[in-house]
Amino acid sequence: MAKSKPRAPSAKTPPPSPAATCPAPHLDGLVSVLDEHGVVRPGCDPGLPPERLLYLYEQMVQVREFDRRMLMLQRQGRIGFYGPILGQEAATVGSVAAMEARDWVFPALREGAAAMMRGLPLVEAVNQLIGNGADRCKGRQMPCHYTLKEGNYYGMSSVIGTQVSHAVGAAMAAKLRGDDVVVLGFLGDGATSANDFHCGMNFAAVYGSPCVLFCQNNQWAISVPISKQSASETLAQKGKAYGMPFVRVDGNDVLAVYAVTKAAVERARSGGGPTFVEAVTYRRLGHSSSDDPTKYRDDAEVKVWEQRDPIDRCRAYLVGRGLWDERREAELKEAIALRVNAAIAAAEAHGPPADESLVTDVYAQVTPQLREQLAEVMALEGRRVNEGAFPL
Ligand SMILES: Cc1ncc(C[n+]2csc(CCOP(=O)(O)OP(=O)(O)O)c2C)c(N)n1
Ligand SMILES: [Mg+2]
Repeated sequence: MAKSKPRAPSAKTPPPSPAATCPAPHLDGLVSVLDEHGVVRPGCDPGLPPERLLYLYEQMVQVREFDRRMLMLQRQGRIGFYGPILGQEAATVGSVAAMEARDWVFPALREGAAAMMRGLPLVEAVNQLIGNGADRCKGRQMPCHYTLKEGNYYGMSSVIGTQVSHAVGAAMAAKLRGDDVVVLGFLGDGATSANDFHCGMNFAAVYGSPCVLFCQNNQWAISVPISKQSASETLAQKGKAYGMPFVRVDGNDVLAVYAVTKAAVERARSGGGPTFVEAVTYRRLGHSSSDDPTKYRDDAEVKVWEQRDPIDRCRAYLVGRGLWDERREAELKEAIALRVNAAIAAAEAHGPPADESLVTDVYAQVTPQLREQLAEVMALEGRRVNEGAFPL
């Protein structure tokens, strides 16, 4: 049997190709719109109006600041866990911006920005991270597992790869019902090794599920580099194997991400079925606040990707177009800092969820056994069950 050619280790991953390629389906070459200096490649401008461009930029800056502050809260012991997205802002913001409000988003691990773009107030995001009494998940979910039903943002499943099945299935349900809905399903590079990825991709292509499967290839799955994850030359080409359009995009180029996702969404909406997108990006911090990436990767690799920062590139573009300057930057930073501070203060003012919520939402009526167990647990701390707190 022919031995597959090993791929270069992640530390040596070559920089995104500088070749200019405008968005089109079936592309294995890297699609990019902005060059490394934030200049639009000739003929590639997606033609977004200024207010939309500024929206994309502001969303990226906001989620970066939110990320920075939440990691600090975690280090101070004010939240238990956090999964940072530093360096991946463009991939989420650009792709979600290409969806209509009626469409659905099925996030994976690093798409908190999508929840906010879909209308999750910052205070609710912090409530979820703390798991306090105002958290709509009642403190039952791990931090970063936001959910926003009214924003068509599905609560993330921690189980890697299942987001693909969920997104494909939801899109299929919409198709069968005749709803004009497209689903954007996220996954990581690591998820391409999971069973659900293969089942979901196959099902989506065979039945023409109206979805966009968006893989954030951030080069790492905790400590496993992409070179150990897949022997395929690109992840994008896995779309070809399943018989669906696929595209490989510079994930740090918000305009390119927007353009390829928009094209994929339009294809799905017009009955053209699913598209597989590989967004090439990089996870600049640890997998989560529990991880120390210095134990398994070379800092030189991180430094290379710092130079490809998605926000710097977008800012250079906006400045070049006369849409941005230092004064506006300072004003935006100040406004975001105030917003995040207010969200933290409001969230920290809430107490923990009521003890009684431990036993609700499982049965229509709390069973005698659960009441007994709850009373026993609460008695350990000298508290008594508030019978009015749940339906009996
Ligand atoms: C089925 C399953 N196996 C293992 C894990 C543990 N786990 C959590 S995140 C993760 C890596 C995910 O990597 P990737 O898909 O590249 O996403 P990223 O964290 O890079 O965004 C693993 C293995 C899990 N949650 N689910
Ligand atoms: Mg990854």
